[in-house]
Amino acid sequence: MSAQPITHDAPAYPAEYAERYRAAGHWRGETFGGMLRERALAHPDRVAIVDPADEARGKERRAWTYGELDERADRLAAGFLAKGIGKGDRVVLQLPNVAEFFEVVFALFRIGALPVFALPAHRESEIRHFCAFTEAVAYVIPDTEAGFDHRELASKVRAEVTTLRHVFVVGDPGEHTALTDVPREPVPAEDGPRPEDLAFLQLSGGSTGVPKLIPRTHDDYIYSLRGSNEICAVDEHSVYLCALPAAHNFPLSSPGTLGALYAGARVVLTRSPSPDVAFPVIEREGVTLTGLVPPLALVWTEAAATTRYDLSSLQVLLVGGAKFSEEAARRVTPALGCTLQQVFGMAEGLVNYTRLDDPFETIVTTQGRPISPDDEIRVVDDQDNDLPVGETGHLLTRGPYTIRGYWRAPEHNATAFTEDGFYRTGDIVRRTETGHLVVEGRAKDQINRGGEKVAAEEIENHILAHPAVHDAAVVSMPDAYLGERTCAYVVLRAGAAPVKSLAIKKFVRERGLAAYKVPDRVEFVEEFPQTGIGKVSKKDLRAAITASLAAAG
Ligand code: OOB
Repeated sequence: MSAQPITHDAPAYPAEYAERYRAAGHWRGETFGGMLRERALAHPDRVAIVDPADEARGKERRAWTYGELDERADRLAAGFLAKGIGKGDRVVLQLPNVAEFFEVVFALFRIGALPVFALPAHRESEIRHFCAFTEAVAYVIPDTEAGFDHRELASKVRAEVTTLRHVFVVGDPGEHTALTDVPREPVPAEDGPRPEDLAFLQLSGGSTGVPKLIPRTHDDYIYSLRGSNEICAVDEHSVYLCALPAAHNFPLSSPGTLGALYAGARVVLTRSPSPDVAFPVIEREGVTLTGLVPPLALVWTEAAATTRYDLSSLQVLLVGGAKFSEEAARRVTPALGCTLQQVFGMAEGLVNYTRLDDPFETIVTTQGRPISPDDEIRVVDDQDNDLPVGETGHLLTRGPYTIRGYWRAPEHNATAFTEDGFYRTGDIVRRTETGHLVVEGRAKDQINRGGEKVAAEEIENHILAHPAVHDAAVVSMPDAYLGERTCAYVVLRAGAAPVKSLAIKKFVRERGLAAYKVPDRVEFVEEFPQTGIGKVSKKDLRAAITASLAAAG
């Protein structure tokens, strides 16, 4: 274990590093609450958030100015305080891309309560874990979203998790409390968080049984926003379209909605990233940049050829979350008429971007280089020996916005970080002469389903709960659209009646998991191939499914 000081249930940055990052001007002592206040004072009437009209829901377009957002956050903060939600309390937030997302987040930031950023796709299994593990006092949800009633799930979880005192609902509250019924006290919350305090808990893509929580501070996260804005040329004239789920680190901060708000720019939300919904919004709102995962970037590139909407305001398309193939990358600028920026980031910290003025070949063949001159990058072999430029190895990193450990996870931290605080990303990369990184693969036991991360162990545990299952191993299989999909290899118990693959999928789904985690394919085998020391050889399983897919055409 490292000898780092532990604060807020997680290893803090050692004092010498904190001093260095302050001296370098990276950490400037800002907080999210303070930043919104400053922008609101400087330009109260400028539009901060646009939540477009949604005819299907009978919703009109809403545009909140910086002044309005600031006041809403303030009043809601005071209302939350009156409900007994205080500094350091955890609040699980599961909202789609709606204006209230920002009202709630900034209210919590002001108090110093910590949002826990669940994704709209998460279901009972994940939500129960987030609420129980963080001892959350409140859970914020929409009434229904994508045909799913979040209020029912909230009732179940509330009955099980004793710390959970409040469920706040955007929309019809059912048996819970409507967000609009939280008293909007006029008195602002004072005594807010300090810049070095935690601002929120982000979720890790993970490779373990349950997602780990990532503690980010105001200082470190705001630095990543400022750095991202500079690299992506975000200024007060920018219009950022949030097309991916707002709670994810990529659309939140790379440069994302928070980067845009930091710059005094305009954030436009879309409930769906599909071209038929997003393209008219781009035209109407004059969107200048947005971020997409590779499968969506492919869809947009194709749809742009025949669209009747004017996309000429779009200057930059950021693509990341999973490897963007070179061939697809080459098609972006000709099709969409904007500059492509590849982003290779992680919720734990480190974010790499190709630069806007990089040569075209660099933009289409690399995943960018780090934001900060103080991001330390090591590419090492299996024994942690540093490798020369050009060789492929494990990426380790340490820096001014990369965490030093997960929240309440000392055992996991002992292996996920080196003794001197480098994060083991689990990514296999190669460094070029120019310092750009090329992602060549992954050492972590995770499937990257077009940017949505699936931890193999988490799904294996769910499958193992099936009474007929003796053992399970989940691996990736190649997919033309998503890059990878999940394949679950299953060994049935001796003497168990045959089970259909559909039954396994249904079983997993009914355990209450995000739909993207349900295995795409289930294969039954007598036994698993083994490695030299008798472990399940996932490499051989991946090779087997890849070969059988290829043979099937
Ligand atoms: C982003 O964050 P996470 O936490 O969902 O996932 C991080 C992991 C990385 O360790 C890597 O395995 C993979 O996602 N990844 C990429 C990639 N971008 C992320 N792999 C290959 N090429 C890329 N461009 O996914 C995330 C966070 C901030 C900005 C962008 C993405």
